[in-house]
Amino acid sequence: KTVAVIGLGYIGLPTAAILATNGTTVIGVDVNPNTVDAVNRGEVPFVEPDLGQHVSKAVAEGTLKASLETPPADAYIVAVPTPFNDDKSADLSYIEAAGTNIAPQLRGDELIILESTSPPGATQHLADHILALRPDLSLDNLLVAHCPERVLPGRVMIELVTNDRIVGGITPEAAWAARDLYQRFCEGEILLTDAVTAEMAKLVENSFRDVNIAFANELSVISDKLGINVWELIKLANHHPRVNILQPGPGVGGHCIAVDPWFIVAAAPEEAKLIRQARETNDAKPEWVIDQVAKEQDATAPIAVFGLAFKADIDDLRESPAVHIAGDLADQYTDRTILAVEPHIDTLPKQLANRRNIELASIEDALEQAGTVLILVDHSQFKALETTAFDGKHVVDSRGLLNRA
Ligand code: SAJ
Repeated sequence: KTVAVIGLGYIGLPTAAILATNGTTVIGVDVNPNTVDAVNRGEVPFVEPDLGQHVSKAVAEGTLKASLETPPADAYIVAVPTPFNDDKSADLSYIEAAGTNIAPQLRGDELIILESTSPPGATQHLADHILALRPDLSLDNLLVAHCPERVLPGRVMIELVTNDRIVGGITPEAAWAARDLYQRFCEGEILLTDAVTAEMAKLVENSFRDVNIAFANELSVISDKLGINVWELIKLANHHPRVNILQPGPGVGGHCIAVDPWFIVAAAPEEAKLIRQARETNDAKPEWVIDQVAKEQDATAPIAVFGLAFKADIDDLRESPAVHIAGDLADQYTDRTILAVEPHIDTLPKQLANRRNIELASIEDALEQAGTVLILVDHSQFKALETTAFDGKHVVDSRGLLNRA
C-alpha cells in the first residue's frame, strides 16, 4: 500500500519518514523544488533531532521518495499550513489546493487524512471540495478523517511514536481505516471520534495552554502594580494541591498556541469570550515589557535583549515576542544601540537586520556595554550566569530568571 504525504514541513516530513522506516512505501509531495531535491538526496531542510537518520535510511532503502506531483496512492496524509487571514479567519487555500491535486488521482476506496491544524468543519470542507470535483465518488467509497498532530518541536521523532492520537472520521469507516494506518508506527493509544470533535480537541489543547499562560501574564502585571514579586507569588500558590499556575513571560510565541485559539473565536465569536481575552492579554504582553524600559529615565547606554527565540533552548524565531520586542525597542530608542544576545543564531533575522541600531552580541559584550537588560528567553546559557552578572543594570526580567531558587 502506498501513502502520499502532502506537505513536507515540520509535521509532514517526520510522518513520511516514520511511515517509510516502518516499511510503508511513501511518496512525499511538496510545492518547493528545493525541499523535494533535498529529501531525494536523503537530506532534511530544517533542524529536528533524529529526523535526518530516518530520512536518509528510508531514501537509501527506497521506501521514501519526494515529488512535486501528487501521485495515485492508497492513502493521502495532508499536512499543509493553515495560516489565518487578517480578520483571523482560517485560510483553507492550501488544504483546498491539496484536495484539487488529490481528486483526479482517486479511483474510490482511498483514505484521505487531514493532519493540518484546522478550524471546525475543515475536514468536511475538504471532503466536499474533493466530491465536487469528483461527482462520481461519494462518502460510501471515500474515507476522509482528521488526525491532528500534537508533537512538540525538538521531540517530534519520539512523540510521533509515543503520544496518544485522536482520529476523527467523517464516517466511522474512515476513522477505522485511519486507525489502522497510524497503528503502523504509533505506540500510544488511538482514540476514535468524529472529525469535528477531533478538530476541536487540537484547538482546545492549545487554547487551554494559552488561557493558563494569560492568567500568569495577568498576574505579573497585577503584581507589578501592587509591588509584589510574581515569581514568589506563583511558587507559593502552587503549593496548594489543586493549583498549578504557569509561568509569565514576554508574550506567547510559536505558530500553534498564538494561532489556534483564533480558530475557535472565529467559529463562535459571541461565545468564545475567555479564549479571545486570553489571546489579547498574551498579545499585549510584549508592549508591557517594552514599557518597563521607560521606567529608567534619561538613559543612553545600549539596551541588551537576552534571547530572541520563542522559548528556551531552541533556535526557532518564528512568531517570537522577543523578536517583536527587539524590533520595537530599536524603533523607539533610535539613539541607543540594541544588543541582541541569541546563542542559537549567527545572523539576525530579516525583520531585525534592516534596522541600523541593532546588532548581535555575545553575552560578555552585552553585559559589559549595556545599561538596560531585558531577559526575554530563559535559555540554559542565561540561567548559568551568576545573578550578580546583572548588578548595577536596569533589568527587565520577563521570565523571572533572576528569581529562580
Ligand atoms: N510559555 C509561557 N509560559 C509558560 C509556558 C509557555 O510564557 O508557562 C510560552 C513559551 O515561552 C512560548 C509559548 O508559550 O512562547 C508556547 O510554548 P509551549 O512550550 O507552550 O508550546 P509550543 O508552541 O512549543 O507547542 C505546543 C504544544 N501544545 C501544548 O502543550 C498544549 C505541543 O504539544 C503542540 O504539538 C504544538 O503546540 C502544536 O503544534 O500545536
